[in-house]
Amino acid sequence: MAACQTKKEEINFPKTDLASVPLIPKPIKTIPTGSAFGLDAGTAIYTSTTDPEFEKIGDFLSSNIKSKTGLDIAVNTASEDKLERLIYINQSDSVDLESPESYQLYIKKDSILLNAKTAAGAFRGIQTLHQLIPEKSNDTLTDRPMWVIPSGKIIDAPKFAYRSSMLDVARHFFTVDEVKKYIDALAYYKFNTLHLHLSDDQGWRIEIKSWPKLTEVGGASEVGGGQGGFYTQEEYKDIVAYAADRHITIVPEIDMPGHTNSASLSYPFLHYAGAETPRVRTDMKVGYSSFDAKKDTVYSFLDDVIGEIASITPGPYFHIGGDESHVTKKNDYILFVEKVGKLVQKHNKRMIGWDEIAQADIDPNSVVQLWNSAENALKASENGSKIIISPAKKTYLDMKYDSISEYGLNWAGYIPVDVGYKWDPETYVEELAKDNILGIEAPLWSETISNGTELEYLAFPRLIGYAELGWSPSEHLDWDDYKNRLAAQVPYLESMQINYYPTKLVDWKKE
Ligand code: TNX
Repeated sequence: MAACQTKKEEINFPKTDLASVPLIPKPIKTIPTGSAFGLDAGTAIYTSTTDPEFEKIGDFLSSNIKSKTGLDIAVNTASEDKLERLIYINQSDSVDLESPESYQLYIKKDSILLNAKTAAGAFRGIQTLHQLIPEKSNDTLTDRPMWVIPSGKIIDAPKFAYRSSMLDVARHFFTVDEVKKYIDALAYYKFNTLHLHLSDDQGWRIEIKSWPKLTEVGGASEVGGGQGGFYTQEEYKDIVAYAADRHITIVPEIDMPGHTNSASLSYPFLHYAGAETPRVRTDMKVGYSSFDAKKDTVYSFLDDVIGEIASITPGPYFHIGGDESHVTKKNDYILFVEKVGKLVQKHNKRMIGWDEIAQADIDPNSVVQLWNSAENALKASENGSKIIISPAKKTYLDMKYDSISEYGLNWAGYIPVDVGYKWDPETYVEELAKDNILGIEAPLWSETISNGTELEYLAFPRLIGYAELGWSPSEHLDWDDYKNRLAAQVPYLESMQINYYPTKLVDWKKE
């Protein structure tokens, strides 16, 4: 010990500034102390034993460190003589940790202490730590490479409990690996939810064992005429588990009563007389399909569908869609949403629906997702529902950046990277009380994209801005400060091989 003590004192760190590390999302409070923690082969990770989940967080951090630095850092097993510096991930019931995802980081010369109440909080905290590790080691401080982490204190907690993105795997199908790669990026930027739009007119993407034609017939198409695809229940469970390891909840959506052509094509009894006759649809039209709201058989079908999906979805939510049911008569629409709401409840899930569902008499425990109508959102919040803010004009990742964008639509306008960032979800609907906002979501509809590279082109870099809008206090946010931190995400994006749109609004920090 004496020998390594001497070694520690010898390290002559350059002056550091914790506050100038380009963290996204920006933490609530950062207090620099000017010194540093040297991450090197003499570092070990230890975790609290009060919650077995904490060891997993330690393992996750260790594997992040391995991929960023090549260092092999032991978790809860280092022998004392090897333990020169320590990262301790501590389960704490401190009253200062307000929400489940809050965390505190104390970075000193010979230790890093991460305090969190829950494993989810610890997971958010290790993302910050991951971002604090520099790309390059300093090889001159000791006889081995050392990654210099600025010392100081970070106190952090999310603004919203629900921070989400959505992937439309229906208009074009995306593979399990493509979805996992997206989940990795969501985790790095502290999102906690991924909403999967699993069905639409052009395709049905989740195996339902009691109704096999949904995928056999309904899964075999997509926009533009490709082969489509679907997730088996095993594959879906694999996605759910992968997300859960990253403390991300999967929200499954079966869009109905509209957007149901692929289901009605598979089982014609579902079809509503006022809707267009089902056929394979590979176009981008919306609002022409509907389930029949008056048939009991439709609800027994939906009982099976919701039941099967609910049973493999550990998260609390089931999204029923409910948007753009233009051919469904208003009375039928209302009847349908109310009945399906009861089915969702029966399967012990909390219903989410696009803002149109506010027209029905929905349970106040249901959540309404604002995409188009502030009026619907206000009505729902007056009835006690919480609101997810995802206005097309601000958060739709499928809107083009500008008139020369290669992919995307523009029905809600262009969303350049600064426009996507410079607004406040807490005041977007003036009359909506902050307490009634559950969170924010950035949906990525996939009519114009058909592979991971194209998906990433639309999502990045805008998704990173929504991470910050969902996490950081609005009063701290400023485009000029953010755009410099965004510019510094290049090494991460490159290391993950994420394709991003290199907007000229940002002075990208390329090597
Ligand atoms: C509107 S947003 C839709 C989707 C489309 C999207 C394209 C919403 C609830 N419905 O069906 O894919 O626009 O931007």
